[in-house]
Amino acid sequence: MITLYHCAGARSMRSHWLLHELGLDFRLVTLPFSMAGLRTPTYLAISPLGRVPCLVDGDLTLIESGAICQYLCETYDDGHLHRPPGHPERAAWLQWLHYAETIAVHAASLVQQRVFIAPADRSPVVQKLESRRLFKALEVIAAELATRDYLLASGFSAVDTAVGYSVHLARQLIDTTPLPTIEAYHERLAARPAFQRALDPSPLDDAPA
Ligand SMILES: N[C@@H](CCC(=O)N[C@@H](CS)C(=O)NCC(=O)O)C(=O)O
Repeated sequence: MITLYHCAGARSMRSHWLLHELGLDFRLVTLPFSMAGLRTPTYLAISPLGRVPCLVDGDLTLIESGAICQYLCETYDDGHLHRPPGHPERAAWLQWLHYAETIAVHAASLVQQRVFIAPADRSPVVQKLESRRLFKALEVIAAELATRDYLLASGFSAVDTAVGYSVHLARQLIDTTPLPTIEAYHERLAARPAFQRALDPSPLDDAPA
């Protein structure tokens, strides 16, 4: 049995969404998105940095969302969501899988400012810089989507769950309306039943503005 350790609205949504896209049976363990909720001795014994996602499949434990995506595709996909070695889109598939984190690091920095730092202690400089860098990272995706609906020309794949989560998070943090292809991409992704099954309330909903 596969177990996914998860926090609502966190990067573990990528793995949660992909597990639904793959139609796999799994157990979801949802932890509070807080130091106290994630740094318990019990969870640290499973995931040593105390972050999410963490996927356990039999004897295997994985603590990086990109590695979880690649492992699940290589192990359980019938070819729809994966682009294996030798496939003409393999290099692009790998690039977008990892580019998801290039986007997410800026979004995560802004989440930290909003969720973990009291309003008086936040840095306007960091917020401005990271908002700008997040927008620039999205511009690259927006340009890719000018000529197609998904990141790969052949259609929806697992890398759209990786980048798609980053886009989903970014839209909660900055104004993405100047990027209409990003908006249309998010709308297409959000219409997928597997996305909807993995959708949680955002931790940003409760954070002071
Ligand atoms: N590169 C890792 C990042 C994992 C990560 O930092 N997860 C965040 C949630 S989005 C987390 O657990 N944060 C809790 C903390 O930093 O204390 C991945 O993609 O899995």
